[in-house]
Amino acid sequence: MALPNKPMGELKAVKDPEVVEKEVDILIVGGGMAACGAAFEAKKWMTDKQTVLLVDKAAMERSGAVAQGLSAINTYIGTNTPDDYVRMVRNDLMGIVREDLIFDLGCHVDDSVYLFEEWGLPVWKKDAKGKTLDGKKGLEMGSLKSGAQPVRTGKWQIMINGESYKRIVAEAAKLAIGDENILERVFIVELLLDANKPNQIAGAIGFSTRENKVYILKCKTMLIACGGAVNIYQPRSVGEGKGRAWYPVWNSGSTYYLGMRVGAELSMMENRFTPARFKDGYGPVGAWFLLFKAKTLNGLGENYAVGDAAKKELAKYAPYGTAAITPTCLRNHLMLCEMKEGRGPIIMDTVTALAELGKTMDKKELKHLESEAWEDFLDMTCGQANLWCATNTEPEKKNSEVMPTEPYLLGSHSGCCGFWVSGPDFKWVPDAYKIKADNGKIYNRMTTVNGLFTAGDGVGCSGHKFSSGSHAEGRMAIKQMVRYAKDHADFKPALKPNKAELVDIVYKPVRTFIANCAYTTAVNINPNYIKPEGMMYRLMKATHEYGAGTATYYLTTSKNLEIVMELLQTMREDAEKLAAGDLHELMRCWEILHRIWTVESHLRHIQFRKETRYPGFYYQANYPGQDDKNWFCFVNSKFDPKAQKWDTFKKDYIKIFPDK
Ligand code: SFD
Ligand code: AMP
Repeated sequence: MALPNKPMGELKAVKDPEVVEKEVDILIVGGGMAACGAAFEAKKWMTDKQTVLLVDKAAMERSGAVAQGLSAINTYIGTNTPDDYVRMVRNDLMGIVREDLIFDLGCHVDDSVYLFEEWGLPVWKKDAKGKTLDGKKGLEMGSLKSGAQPVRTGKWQIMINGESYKRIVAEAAKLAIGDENILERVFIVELLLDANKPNQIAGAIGFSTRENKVYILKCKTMLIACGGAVNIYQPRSVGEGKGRAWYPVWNSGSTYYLGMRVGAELSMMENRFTPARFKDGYGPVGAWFLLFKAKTLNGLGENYAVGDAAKKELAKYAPYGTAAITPTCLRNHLMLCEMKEGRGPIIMDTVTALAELGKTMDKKELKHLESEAWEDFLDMTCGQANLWCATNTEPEKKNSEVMPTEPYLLGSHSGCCGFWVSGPDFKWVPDAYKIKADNGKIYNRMTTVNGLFTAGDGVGCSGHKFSSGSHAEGRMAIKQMVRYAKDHADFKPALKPNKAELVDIVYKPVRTFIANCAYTTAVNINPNYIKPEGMMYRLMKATHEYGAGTATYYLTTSKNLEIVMELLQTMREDAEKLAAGDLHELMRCWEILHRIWTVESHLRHIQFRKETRYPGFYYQANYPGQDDKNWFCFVNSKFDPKAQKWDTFKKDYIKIFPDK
């Protein structure tokens, strides 16, 4: 149930919070696209006796990446085929992907898009003459499911009027699962393994950000779908603008932290996404490239992405660089080459693009085109539209700068870090891609921890799911979780630490604060503790300078990696002294810890993979270029919670779908 907004000011944390204990069969952690998909689907497969609970750190109506809405659905298969979808994702991610997971998703994703439309999401359509009908007019052509043609921007993307996208999706999820089975504004801090059964998930602990309450939750099976990791690097936005980032600032790597801490195997954590975005407002570029057919120019006014120099550079990365669609990282790479060689800044030529499109339009149509340009941002990144207003930018009259942003970690957009999960139990799926549970059965999307599943940004090696794919993947995962819970009906989860010990873990920063805050007059400065804000600056400075952040044009060296790993180790030790005076700060403490661990695993993977697989996303000076002979494989890692040790290792890539 949603709790009301806060009264004035933050809610002071107390030393001894109330404790709420709950036990369910199925626990969904997160309330974003994947979790909403899971919630929507759950009851269809559950028996009357089975129980489910969803826990979101925020309010589902506006939580996660789709909080501000979106203006496109980037994965809609339509008349394409799932095997072609595999080829597209494989090419964009430089060859190393889990083709079983991608194909499987491609077979189901459209069903989620049909549902969105049925629930009220306006999808743009083409009329009989090929003209665009947006908003409610799109419905005149019927629904996608009934065969109406969407407005394709690229081969995979379709346009929507999506300001209320998340509200629509959350409403359906809430209705399906029931308000009584939802906890909003509850932040999960750690997962717990079973006290008796090794490598079996048994529960989670968290706290309310609105009340002094700790939650101890037990379950037979769990989905972690807390999105990607944002604000792990110094963002380009500073000062009063620092709240801006492209991906959701609220998602702090909890998915990766929670899973890795109980020993779930991670895969491809070296992969990151540093998207090119409209400078300072972080407006996405897809609609400008694909729908408005705009070109990016260098500072000399040249279209640097075409021509011999670009071709020569891209040829170094064949077959990906020479494919019909240049992979996202290489598009960035070309941009970075221009900037580094003194031909910046990079400009999105909105003026020419709109003028070209307007050539065949009457006045009314032209006005509509201009409003579409604004709506693209108003529907998805309204700060970018604000910035246009603040800088007197009318896109038909004034071009905008584009810039590669700080790095993000995610598995659902144009990146592929996350967990190593089981593929579906089909004959064509290699055994090496199936994870056997304790009972010998295969559960699609289960991690290497029994009963622990993930979806969306959590599933590694298979990007380009986007909002629709994440929703579909949540639905796919929950069906298997229900099956897992049925197959383990006799399992009674048991937690090793007692109630007091668990509360002590969750409220440790509060207790540190209360015990020490009287020692100094300035509450944020104290020799006995560190506030999360201070820790955030430490983390960002370290990753920015040494971990291939924007400070070095995403370049790192072996020595820099050694230094940053040492800094992160110290940060983890110092995090023991994090202090929180109020509930908001308690959340900040846990978020920063989740970020530290997540970015550490990212850099550990980069350190292990001795090549530069994703030029444009990051570069290793000691290992420039790709080394297919030694590194055409997955890099996986596992944190052993008992031994408190990391193991990083290679895993074979298996090609399932031949090139065309
Ligand atoms: O323009 C805890 N995305 C786009 N997808 C598209 O389909 N089309 C687009 O147009 C896309 N673009 C885009 C996108 C995202 C953003 C921010 C912008 C533009 C500006 C990507 C999708 O949105 C993304 O792929 C999915 O949303 C991923 O789904 P999922 O479920 O993996 O993550 P989530 O939706 O962010 O949800 C996370 C949830 O976890 C909660 N949470 N709950 C409890 N305890 C904790 N510790 C928690 N930590 C987090 C969150 O509150 C949230 O509910 S474009 O750029 O291409
Ligand atoms: P973005 O707005 O950059 O997140 O991109 C949205 C969608 O458009 C994603 O599916 C991208 O892969 C795709 N896209 C963005 N820019 C281009 C481009 N220049 N060429 C091809 N596809 C693109």
